[in-house]
Amino acid sequence: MSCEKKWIFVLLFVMALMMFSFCWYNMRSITWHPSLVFHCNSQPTINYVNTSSQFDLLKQDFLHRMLYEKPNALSPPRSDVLMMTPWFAPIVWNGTYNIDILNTQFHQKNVSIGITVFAIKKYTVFIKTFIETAEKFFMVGHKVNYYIFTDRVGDIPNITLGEGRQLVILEVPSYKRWQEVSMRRMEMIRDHARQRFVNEVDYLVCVDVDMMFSDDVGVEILSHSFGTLHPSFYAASRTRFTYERRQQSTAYIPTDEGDFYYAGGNFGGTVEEVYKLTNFCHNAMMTDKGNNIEAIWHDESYLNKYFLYHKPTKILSPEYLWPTNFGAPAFLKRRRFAAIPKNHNAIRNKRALRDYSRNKQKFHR
Ligand code: 5GW
Ligand code: MN
Repeated sequence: MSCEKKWIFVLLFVMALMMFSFCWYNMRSITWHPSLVFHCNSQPTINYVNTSSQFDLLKQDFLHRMLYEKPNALSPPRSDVLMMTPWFAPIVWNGTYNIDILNTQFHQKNVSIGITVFAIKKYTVFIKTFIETAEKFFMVGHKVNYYIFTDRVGDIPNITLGEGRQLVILEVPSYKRWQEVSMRRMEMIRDHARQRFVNEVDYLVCVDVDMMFSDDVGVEILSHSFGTLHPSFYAASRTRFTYERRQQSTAYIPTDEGDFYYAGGNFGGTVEEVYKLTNFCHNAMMTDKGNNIEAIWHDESYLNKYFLYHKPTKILSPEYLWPTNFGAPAFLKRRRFAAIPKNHNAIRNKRALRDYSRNKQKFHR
C-alpha cells in the first residue's frame, strides 16, 4: 500500500471515530418522546379519553398548610408503651398522634358518630353525668348521636346539647338477670345497627354507662373496628387473662392463644363492623344458652373471642377506660374515660352483688 493511501485510511478512521463520539455524546441528553418510538405492529386504537370511569367523580381531598413538629423515624414519640400490634393496628396512647391532622381528615369526610349506652333499671342514674361530660370531651366539633337504650324512658333527664348533637332514646325491654341485662346489649346493638344506625351514622362507639369523660376522646379512636385494653390486664400474661376456659363454651380460648384482654365497656367501629361483631357475640351466646352454659364474663368473654379471630384495626390504651380508684401509673398520661366507683348496694340487687363479688374475688379484678 502506498504511503498516500495509508494516510487516507488513517484520516477516514479518525473522522469515523469523531463522528461516533459526537453522536454518542449527544444521544445521552435526548429525552425520549413518544414520537421517537417506532411502532412495529399497529394495534387497534382505543379512545381512552371519551370512556367514562367511576374515578371521574372522585373528589380530591387535601390538607391545608399546617405547622407541627416533624415525625422522626428514629425517635418514636413513646418508648414506654407498645404503639403497634403485630398486625399493624395502632394502639392509641397520648403523644402518639396529632389531633389537628386527624380532625381535618375526619371533617373532610363529614363523619358522624353514634355512641350507644344502656341505662336499664337503676342505671339511669348515670345518664346525667355521662352526657354532661360527653358534651365537654366526646368528639367535640363533630356530629354526634347519643343512643340511649332504656326501659325507663321517663327517667332520662332533659339535657341541652351542643350544635350537631342529638339524643335518641330507644325503649327496650329489661331482663331479670343482670348477666342478661349486660349480654343482651349485643343483640340490641345488632338489631338497631341494621335497622337504624346504618342510615344515621358512620361509626359506633359502644360503652358502659357507669362512666364519665374526664379528658378528650376524639376521632383518634375511630377505625374499622376497635377494642380497648382492660385496665386490669394490660400487662398480664396470657394465662392470667380471664378468658372463658371451658371448651364447651363458644367463647373458649386456650391458654396458648390471645393477644390482649379487651374490656367489654368500650368497643366500636364502622356500623357494618359493629354489626358483624355484635351479631357474632349474640349468636355465640345463644348457642351457649342452648347448651346451658354462660361464659364467665358474659358479653366480655364473647367479645374477646371475636377479637382473637377478627383482629381489631385499632386498639385503645387504658386511657380510654380507667377506674377512678386505680391511681395513675407513669405511663398513663391522661385519664379520658373513667369508670365511676359504684355504690353497689344502691344500684344492684342482692343476687347480683353475690354473683359479682364471687367472680371478682376469684380473679382479683
Ligand atoms: C346490674 C347489676 C349487676 C351488673 C349489671 C347491672 C346493670 C348493667 C343494670 O342493672 N343496668 C344496666 O343498664 N347495666 C348496663 O350494663 C350498663 O350500661 C352498665 O354500664 C353495663 C355493664 O354493667 P356494669 O357497668 O355494672 O359492669 P362493670 O363490669 O363495669 O362493673
Ligand atoms: Mn361498667
